[in-house]
Amino acid sequence: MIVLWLAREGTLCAESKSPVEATNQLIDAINQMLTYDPKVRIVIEPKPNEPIDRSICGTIGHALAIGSATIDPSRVGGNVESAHAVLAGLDPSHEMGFALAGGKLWTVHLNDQNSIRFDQDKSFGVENLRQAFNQVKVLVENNYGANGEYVGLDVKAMRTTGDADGYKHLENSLAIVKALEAKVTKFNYAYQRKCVENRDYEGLEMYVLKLLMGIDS
Ligand SMILES: [Mn+2]
Repeated sequence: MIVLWLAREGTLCAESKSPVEATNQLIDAINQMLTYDPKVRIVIEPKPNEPIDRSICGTIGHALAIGSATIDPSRVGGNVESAHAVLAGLDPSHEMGFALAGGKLWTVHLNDQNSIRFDQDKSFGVENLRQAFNQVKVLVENNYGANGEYVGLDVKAMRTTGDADGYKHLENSLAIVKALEAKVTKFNYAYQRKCVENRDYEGLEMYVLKLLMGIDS
C-alpha cells in the first residue's frame, strides 16, 4: 500500500498548466504504478494547497474520482488527513464519511489545524475538539480498523520544542484519540434521535458540548 501525497500536483501560475491535462497525467501515472506491480494498492492523500497552489486533487471526492478513472479502481483508495480537509474548508468527519460510504477509507492521518493557513500538523484535537470528536465518532460507528485500515497520527513537534518534550505531540494525540473513543462509547444515541425527532438541535448541540466538557446533565 503506497500513500501518494500529491504535494506538487497543481500550479502556482494558473496559466502555466491545463487542469485537464494535469488531471489526465495523474490518472496515467497511477495507471503505470498499477501496471508495474499487480499487487500494489494506491492510496491518494488529497490536499488543496501548500506547498503548491491550486491542487488538481484537493479533496477526497477528487481522489476517489481519480481512482475510478484508473484501469483498476479496486486498487485505488483514499487517505483523509484532518488538516488537509480543514485547509479545503471542509469538515474532516464528512470527508471520512464520504470515503467510508464507498469502502475507500483505507487510512487516515489524524491531526489538527487552525483554519485556512499553512499546514500545521498540530496534535489531534487541540484546535477543534468537537471536530476531532466527530472524526473519532464516524470511525468508531463504522468499525474502522476491522479490515486492517490504519490510523496514522500526522503530527509534528512545534518549533523550538526541547528534546525532552520531543514526543509529546505523539503521546498527546494518542491520548486524545483514546479519550474521544471513550466519549463516543458514552454518546446517548437515544437522546440524539429524540432531539432530531423534536427538531431540538440546540438541545443536541448542548448535549454534545456537555459530553465533551464532562458536565453531567
Ligand atoms: Mn498526511
